[in-house]
Order: sequence, then structure tokens, then C-alpha cells
Amino acid sequence: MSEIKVITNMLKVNEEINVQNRRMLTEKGVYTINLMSAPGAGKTSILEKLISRLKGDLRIAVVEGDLYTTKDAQRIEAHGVPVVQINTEGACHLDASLIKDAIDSLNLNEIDLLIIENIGNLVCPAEFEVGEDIKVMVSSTTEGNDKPLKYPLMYEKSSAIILNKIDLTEFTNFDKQEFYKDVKSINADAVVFETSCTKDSGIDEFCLWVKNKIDENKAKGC
Ligand SMILES: Nc1nc2c(ncn2[C@@H]2O[C@H](COP(=O)(O)OP(=O)(O)OP(=O)(O)O)[C@@H](O)[C@H]2O)c(=O)[nH]1
Ligand SMILES: [Mg+2]
Repeated sequence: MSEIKVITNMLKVNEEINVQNRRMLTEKGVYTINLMSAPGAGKTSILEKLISRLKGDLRIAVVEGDLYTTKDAQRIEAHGVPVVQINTEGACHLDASLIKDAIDSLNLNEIDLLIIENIGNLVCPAEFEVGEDIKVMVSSTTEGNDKPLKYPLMYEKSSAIILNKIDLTEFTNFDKQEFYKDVKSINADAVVFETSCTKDSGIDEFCLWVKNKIDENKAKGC
């Protein structure tokens, strides 16, 4: 009984800080994406590609979630954009209070687009809102096409689903038709982008979609 109370309380506290983060980011005109996936699906690779393409038009900053290392933050830093590292020391997701600390250390007046790379995990990150405008997830062909039905929450909550490592499809038994059918049954509104970071394909389409989302948001006065 007491355990149930603790979990309920944790989610309530997270929700309160999520709302505060969201308000702060909106006030400062920062569009925020929570980028999620299983370990190794390609979040950092896609971020690197996106930054190279959009950093001339948008002031981008990144929050890097990682269990123990700064490896991804170093990759992002090499692209010349501000990056804050959060090491969760074993925790499997980022929560709103960790993101609050990260955004407190950034100059939000100088950011148009904030991307939060969540911890590689297909379950927990989808359960915690951290102040983002939208969630985007990366799925990859090497993970198998059964993942949407096995881990539906992340697919359900994502505005866009990037199907990455398309270049490896022929070496796997990934069934694209099944994947699209299952994604549609969980989230008919999600936009799906097929990308390959090694072949540099599909990234322009995703970047254009992100830019349009930011423009739409500005037009709504958010
Ligand atoms: N063949 C192929 N390899 C890719 C592609 N995208 C990423 N990779 C490789 O997949 C591995 C993992 O990529 P990352 O970008 O580090 O993945 P991640 O999701 O950020 O990983 P974590 O942060 O550890 O969860 C790296 O060796 C990448 O070079 C792709 O489109 N095709
Ligand atoms: Mg990464």
C-alpha cells in the first residue's frame, strides 16, 4: 500500500515540475523535443545530422542523458552547440527535475530549439513528461518489426517516428509492411521518416518537418 503511494507521489511531483519547465521554455520561445529510443537505435547520429543541417537557421542546444558517460555530449559538442550532460548513474530515464536543473544552466534567451536525448530505453522515458513540446522516437530496422506492439507507449506518445538504419534492412528480417500496420494501429497520427545516417538519406525530410513544427508553433503564438 505504501509503495503505491510513493509511486503516485513521484508521478505527481514529476507532473508539477513538467508544467513549470514547459511554462518556462514556452515563455522563452524555446521549442523542445524529447528524443527517445532503445539503446543504439541512432539518436545521437540523427542529432548530429540535424545539427549540421539546421544550426545555420536555428540556435540549437542539447541535453544529453546518459547513465554514466559523456561520450554522446562530446560528439554533440564537436558540432559547436551548447550541450548539458546529465548522468543518471543507473536510472533508466530522465525526469522533469533533472531537466529543470539542465535548463537552469542554459541561457534560454539564446535557444530556438532544445533537443533532449533521453536514456536508451524503450519503456520508462515515455512515462515521464519533462517539459517538452513533442516526443520523437527512433526505431531501427535491426531491432525487429515487432517493437511497436511490444512497447506501444513510446510509439503512441511520439509525434514522429524515425525508422533508422534503413541501409541495413536487407540484412535483417525486418518486415516494413507489418511495422507500418502496427504503428498505424497504435498511433495513426504519427509521421514516419525512413532514414539512414550512414547513407545520409531521409534526414532532410525530418529536418524540414522539425522546422515546420517550430514555425507552426510560432504562428500559434506559443
Ligand atoms: N548502418 C547504420 N548504422 C547506424 C545508423 N545510425 C546509427 N548507426 C550506428 O549505430 C550505432 C549507435 O548509434 P548512436 O547514434 O550512438 O545511437 P544512440 O541511440 O544515440 O545510442 P545510445 O545513446 O547509446 O542509446 C553507432 O555505431 C552508429 O554509427 C544508420 O542509419 N545505419
Ligand atoms: Mg546516444
